Amino acid sequence: MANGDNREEFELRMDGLARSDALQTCSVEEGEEGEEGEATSAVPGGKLYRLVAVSFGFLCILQAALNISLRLGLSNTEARCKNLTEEIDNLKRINFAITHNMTQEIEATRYNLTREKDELKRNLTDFEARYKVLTEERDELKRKLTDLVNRLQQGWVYFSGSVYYISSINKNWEESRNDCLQRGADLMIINSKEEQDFAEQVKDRMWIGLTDRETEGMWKWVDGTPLTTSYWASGEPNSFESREEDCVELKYYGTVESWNDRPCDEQILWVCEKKVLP
Ligand code: MAN
Ligand code: CA
Repeated sequence: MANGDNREEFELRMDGLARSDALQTCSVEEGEEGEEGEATSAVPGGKLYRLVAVSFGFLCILQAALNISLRLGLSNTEARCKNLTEEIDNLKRINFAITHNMTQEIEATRYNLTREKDELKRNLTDFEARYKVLTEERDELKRKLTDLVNRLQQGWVYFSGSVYYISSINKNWEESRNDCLQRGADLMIINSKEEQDFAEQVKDRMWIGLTDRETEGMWKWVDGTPLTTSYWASGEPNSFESREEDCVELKYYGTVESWNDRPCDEQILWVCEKKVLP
């Protein structure tokens, strides 16, 4: 608006000047020709007015130029400001996206780590339990090995997972069995042809862990299992023909059919057996 006011003022002044020029022309036209200089000097403020008018015009142009340049500068600044705002918004969006992604990644990592930790804990617990079992098994094997070595040193004989002890004195069946129990064993139980072959090599007569003392005719091993495969000598068992014979001895050697039932109170050697392998 200041610009418009200036222009109005400028136009008014120009009009004034034009009018004074016209008056001057008129006065010159009224005078003699060639006396223009004299006519001008006749109005001493004329040149000054013109100078002022031109200066004013120039100032107006300057003002307009300044205004234009300021406006241009302003719009430029506004554009830059807009760009910066957009850039800030963009950075904000990127920041949000990165933060969001990182949060998700951290959450996922935390979840995975927790699961891994739990699994490791379970593995550790399993490992500890297995370690405990293995340690116990190792200790048990150590004890068994020591026991086996001791028995072998005391004259026990190893055969097919068991060790056997043959007494050097005579006892009845009951006392023989008690002796075996005290040695951590029991009277011999024959479960296979191989074991029978092993037993029949002994030349002495010996008690084994077979009896029908509980029920006549029902032969049972000392571990409670019933007799399935037997190696009775010819004519045995004959308990019914003579006096009661409820205990079994290995009577003959070098022959598979070597068993004989005989009275339990008779005193002979005996053979103990201890399993050392499952
Ligand atoms: C003979 C046989 C056997 C019996 C004994 C008892 O050798 O009759 O069956 O067991 O005598 O001493
Ligand atoms: Ca007999």
